[in-house]
Amino acid sequence: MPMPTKTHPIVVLTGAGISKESGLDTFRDKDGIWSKVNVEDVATFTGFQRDPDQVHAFYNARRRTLKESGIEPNPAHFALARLEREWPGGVLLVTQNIDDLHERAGSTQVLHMHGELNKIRCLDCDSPFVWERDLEISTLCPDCGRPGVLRPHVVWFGEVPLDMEEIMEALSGCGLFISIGTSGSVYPAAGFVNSVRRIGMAHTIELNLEPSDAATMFAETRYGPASALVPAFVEEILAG
Ligand code: BV8
Repeated sequence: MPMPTKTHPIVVLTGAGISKESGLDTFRDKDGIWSKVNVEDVATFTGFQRDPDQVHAFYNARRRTLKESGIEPNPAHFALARLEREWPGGVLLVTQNIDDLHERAGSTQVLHMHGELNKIRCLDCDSPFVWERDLEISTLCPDCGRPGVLRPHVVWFGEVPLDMEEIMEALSGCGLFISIGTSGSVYPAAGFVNSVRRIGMAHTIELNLEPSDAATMFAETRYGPASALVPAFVEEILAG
């Protein structure tokens, strides 16, 4: 598919790789998060029921790290914020990341399909709350006031991702699908390139450190660090 004209909407999918150069671990790289903790224990609802303290400790540590000085958006995040400001056709940023670096870089059209680290929700009243400090079992729900009912507002394995209708809608109407810093190993995100190709309108490009599990599905691929690849690609398409 040819490169879109500037009137075509763009959908960008990002994963942990875009935040690696900001100092946040990825999941599956050799020193990744899943090499340190068991995914079943901390990223499934059964793991949470079995040992909520362990899950709270896992997300409390990530929440503290995200707030640490030195963890800042990198040039890849800023380039995507610029693309949103300058691309007339509109840009929707769908991220698998639960960090807030896209928003801190200035992106406003962001969907966190796997939730957000700085939000929690109550198992009873189900409403999410902004929350930037530690969470414990004893923490009372700001709404219903009960203890033991709060959980991180993140999507665990076996749970339905957020905003799927809006995402599929956007994928079906975009002229360019850009995938950045993701291993393409977790669905439904890993299947988005297929959905776009099936509709057949859009150009598809993967920008990653190395080929992802879905690399062969993309019309175009470029490999290297996101902080270099993404600003160069954004400059190129804005220059038309
Ligand atoms: C669902 C939130 C139904 C929590 C996460 C069998 C076959 C197919 C599917 C399944 C299956 N069995 C089960 C499933 C479903 C399952 C799944 O896909 N499992 C996999 C393991 C097979 N999926 C689910 O359960 C999902 N729910 O399917 O519900 C449904 C479906 C459709 C519609 C309605 C209902 C829910 C999955 C969500 C789980 N939660 N995270 C948290 O953060 O703690 S997943 C987590 O891993 C991330 O959010 C992300 O989504 C996923 C993949 O991680 P990446 O971001 O890609 O990171 P990774 O480390 O893997 O890769 C980093 C990449 O960056 C690498 O390629 C690396 O080369 C690159 N990189 C590194 N440095 C740089 C770089 N690139 C550029 N520059 C750099 N500097």
